[in-house]
Amino acid sequence: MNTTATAPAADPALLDIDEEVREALHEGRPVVALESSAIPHGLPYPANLDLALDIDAQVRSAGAVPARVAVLDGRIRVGMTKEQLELFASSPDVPKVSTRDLSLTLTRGGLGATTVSSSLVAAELAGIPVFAVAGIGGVHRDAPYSFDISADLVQFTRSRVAVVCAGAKSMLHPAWTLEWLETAGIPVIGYRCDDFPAYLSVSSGVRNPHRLDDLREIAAVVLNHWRTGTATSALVTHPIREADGIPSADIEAALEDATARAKAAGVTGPAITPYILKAIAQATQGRTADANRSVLLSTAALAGEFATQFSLELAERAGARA
Ligand code: PSU
Ligand code: MN
Repeated sequence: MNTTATAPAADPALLDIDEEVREALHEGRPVVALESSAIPHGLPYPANLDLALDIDAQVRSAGAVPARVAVLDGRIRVGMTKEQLELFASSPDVPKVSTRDLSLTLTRGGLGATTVSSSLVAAELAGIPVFAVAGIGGVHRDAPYSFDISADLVQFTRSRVAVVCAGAKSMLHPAWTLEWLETAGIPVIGYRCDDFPAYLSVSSGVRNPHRLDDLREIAAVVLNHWRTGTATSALVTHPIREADGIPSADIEAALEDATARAKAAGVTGPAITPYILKAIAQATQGRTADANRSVLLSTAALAGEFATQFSLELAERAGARA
């Protein structure tokens, strides 16, 4: 008997995968994984529930199955039922769970709102290659002093999942975020857009390193990325609809104020992102709420289309090998 203590391997038995999601994966049908941290930390109940259901509906209307990730009763849930979503959306004080927090929540039990980083951990364990979020985390503007770089970026270096997004949140530093991604070897492909988007704004002012206008071709690029043995994420960026976007100058004004107030109130660490997002929403009097809804829905729909193209590309390659 081997008496050497070894760390256990990744264990999909940690997951409770929804029946519909499981079937779709088994049959090679498109699935889109989603995060859950925006549910308790975004809108109040029941608006947050309605928005989550609308996002799911967008994924479905594009022909894919939504698989929202969250921690329920100390288990990683992949694909939430309406009842589970309702309970989750109406529960007070659900903690934000990023990759570093996940094992503690699994051990100690309870609910957890998974960020992009911890949702990617679950997506990969479940075998879901496509994930959608409107705004990824990134390098914060005070990073040279605070070292605040989202765990989302580091998780991209570990999870073989394609991430469809509308760029990084406006409060972050887009050029440094792209520098970080380049250093880490993460492909960033603009779908029908030259500029790296900024979540509520069409452009962050910096360009995507690559642009492709065909989702099937992007699927081929992602698969070839993985075939090289590079086990990282790949980013597909697409901006908010032009008519719904907020000019970055307007966001900058609100951001400056929100950042000063966060500093005065002593808000740090993981609390910064929800605090500033909320402060910007208040300062722009609901305008960001509409933009937020628009970009969440359009990103989910695009991810559904992309997952469909990705499944077709996979099936064609499997056919060519057979
Ligand atoms: N949307 C919100 N609140 C959040 C987030 C999104 O309304 O907290 C999350 C996202 O899930 C993202 C995370 O992964 O913020 C990044 O946070 P941080 O900068 O602390 O890494
Ligand atoms: Mn942080």
